[in-house]
Amino acid sequence: FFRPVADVPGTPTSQRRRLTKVSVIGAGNVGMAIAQTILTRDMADEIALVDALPDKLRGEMLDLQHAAAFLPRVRLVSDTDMAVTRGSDLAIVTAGARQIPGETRLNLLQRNVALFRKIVPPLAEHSPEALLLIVSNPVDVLTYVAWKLSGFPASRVIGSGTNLDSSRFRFLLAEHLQVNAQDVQAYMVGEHGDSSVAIWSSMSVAGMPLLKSLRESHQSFDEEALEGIRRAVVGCAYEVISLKGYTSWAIGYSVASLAASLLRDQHRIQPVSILASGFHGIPDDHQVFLSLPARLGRAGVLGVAEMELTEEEVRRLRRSAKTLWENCQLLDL
Ligand code: 6V0
Repeated sequence: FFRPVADVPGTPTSQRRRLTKVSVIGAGNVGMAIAQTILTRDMADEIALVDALPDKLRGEMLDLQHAAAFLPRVRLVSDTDMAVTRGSDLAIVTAGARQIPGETRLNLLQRNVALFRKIVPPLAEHSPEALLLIVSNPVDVLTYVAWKLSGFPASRVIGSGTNLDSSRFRFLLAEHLQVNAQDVQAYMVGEHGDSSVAIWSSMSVAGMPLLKSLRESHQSFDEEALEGIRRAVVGCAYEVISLKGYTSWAIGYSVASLAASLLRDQHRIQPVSILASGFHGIPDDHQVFLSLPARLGRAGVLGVAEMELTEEEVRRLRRSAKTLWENCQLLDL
């Protein structure tokens, strides 16, 4: 098709850029929202999709491939065999039984642990240097399961955790204050879901401590109002699930933003599920994964921000850690 140009040397091997490969395990609503966001943000040279349902998987791959004329050039591959993930830089696991309306995330646990036994060991074998990013629920316990089953160092096993909860938190505060959510600094930490902890003491807007300003301007931000907002953040997921059956877009953007921080070595601080033993009085021998603001880069978790928490926040965080650790201990790993 093209005539070769004889006197132009090819790129020397030493100058060739290493291609970036991302695998998404589970091509359901969440997996596909993540894949398409990563695709449109031009973060990967190759995306591998894996699912247990071959027809659905091929359909999803073709549907994305047909958008090639409008997107960055990305090689899209798919297979039910985990070998297609070989050489991944980042492997994102979303495969799992979906949360049924009203079902707590912890109820999903046993079903998903059995699934992880089939997925994580081959994934680790095919990509021994990869970063693992776990999204399937209950995400904190399953991140612990993935850590155990992969044999990877904890710095390379990360759960999407409360990155999404924090985005919902910032959205609700931003709506209340009529500002842009990107100008609201606010974290939810601990367990993703029901026992997540809102860190009221560190909330700020444009660098101004929010709680102090609200109290000084006599706005009704008492303990009850604050707990109401926290409950609204937790309730968000249940509301979306009861309305449309699942959540997908927000988790898609949330995980794509984590993927960018990791693959592009951005050193951003985002609340994700990490091995939290020893932080905020969580006992060293409780190998529990829960969300704390972590500095993320190409090597995975580079550090954890030592936030100053109130006594009440620490108490809630430890309670979250205790529940999660009790769940982890029920598992035979
Ligand atoms: P879904 O649409 O049912 O997709 C799950 C996919 O996994 C399906 O396509 C299955 O075929 C596939 N699957 C099942 N077994 C295997 C296997 N052995 N190998 C490969 N693929 C397999 O569910 P949805 O996409 O809505 O949710 C996926 C998971 O994400 C669930 O556990 C959710 O609870 C969880 N979420 C986590 C969030 C978070 O913030 N961490 C947010 C939203 C959903």
